[in-house]
Amino acid sequence: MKRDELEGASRARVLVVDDHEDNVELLRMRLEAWGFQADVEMDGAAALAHIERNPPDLVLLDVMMPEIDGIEVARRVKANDKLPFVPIIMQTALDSTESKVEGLEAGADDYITKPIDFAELKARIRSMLRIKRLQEALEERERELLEANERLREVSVTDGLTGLDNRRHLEERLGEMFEHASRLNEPFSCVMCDLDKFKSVNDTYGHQAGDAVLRQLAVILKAEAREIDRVGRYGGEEFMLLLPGTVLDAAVTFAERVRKAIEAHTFTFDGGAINRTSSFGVAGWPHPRVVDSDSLVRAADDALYVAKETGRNKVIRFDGDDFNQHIAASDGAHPHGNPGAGAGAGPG
Ligand code: GH3
Ligand code: MG
Ligand code: MG
Repeated sequence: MKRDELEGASRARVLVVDDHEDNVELLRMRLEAWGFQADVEMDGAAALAHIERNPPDLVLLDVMMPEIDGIEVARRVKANDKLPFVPIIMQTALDSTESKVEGLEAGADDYITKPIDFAELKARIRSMLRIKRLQEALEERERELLEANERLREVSVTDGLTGLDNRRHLEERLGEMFEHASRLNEPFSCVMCDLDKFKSVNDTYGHQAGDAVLRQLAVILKAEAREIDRVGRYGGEEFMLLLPGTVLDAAVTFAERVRKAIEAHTFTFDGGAINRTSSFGVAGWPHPRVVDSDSLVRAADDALYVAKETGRNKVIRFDGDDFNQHIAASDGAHPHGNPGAGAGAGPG
């Protein structure tokens, strides 16, 4: 056997379970001579308690014991999913095929027949400990993989600057939420929010200051939204809020509250402090021209566009009076080429 294997094996703790004192002593002496740490229990119940309290690296388990026998001990150890992998070597009578089969079926990993051939026992213990080490390495790899996957998932759905949902994730959630709302016939609203004259923050104070403003804006939006709302960064300084169970009126009231909160906030950054206003577009379902999640977003975006066009620092409701007056006055001139969401049935 290679040196490192011997060293690994020599630190292993082996629990001997046997109801005969002579066997126990013999085994303990051998195991210790081979460099293992040997613990001893003399009945099934004590063995189970020991294994649960302090799982050994291997159990050398006698089959024939009064009350809880070795078969039952093996069964309970293997059924306990709180325990790590505890290899069990059964000690069976030479002529008892039945107990070998029963032991293996109960979960024993190997067996050795009595009277014990010690060279064989040593080889079987080492083989089992090798398997245990492999098993542990595998479990460790699995844990690492799960953690890495979890981190990857986090990163893939999160906007790096603000920690909010990123656009891809927002759009995924939007699809699900719209589907859910229309299936249950529950109202659903979408709010688009865009900082006014944000470019001048970058131009005057630098990109770092701009980033700080966006991070603080994200905190405000998160604080104003409910737990069940989705808040995400849709683009550069454009944010989207998805409000399940919320009718258009309530969404407009909400947006107005957020607008005031932003207006009242003084954004601070290294080298200065500024105030900024923001513009909002709000759309809701059900609405005759909101037929799917795409048209809902387009409607909110169109309303935001009107908020910008008509002076900023305001909330515009899709298909509201202000919205329709502006669309009519501007003769349908519009970022989406057609006024309002939906298939061309808009005013103007
Ligand atoms: P408006 O009132 O019409 O919205 O004007 P605005 O200046 O806010 O909008 P505009 O679209 O002209 O400019 C947006 C700016 O946002 C330009 C871009 O450099 C900046 N921006 C986008 N993403 C980031 C970012 O992650 N960090 C910083 N610091 N700036 C960003
Ligand atoms: Mg802007
Ligand atoms: Mg913008």
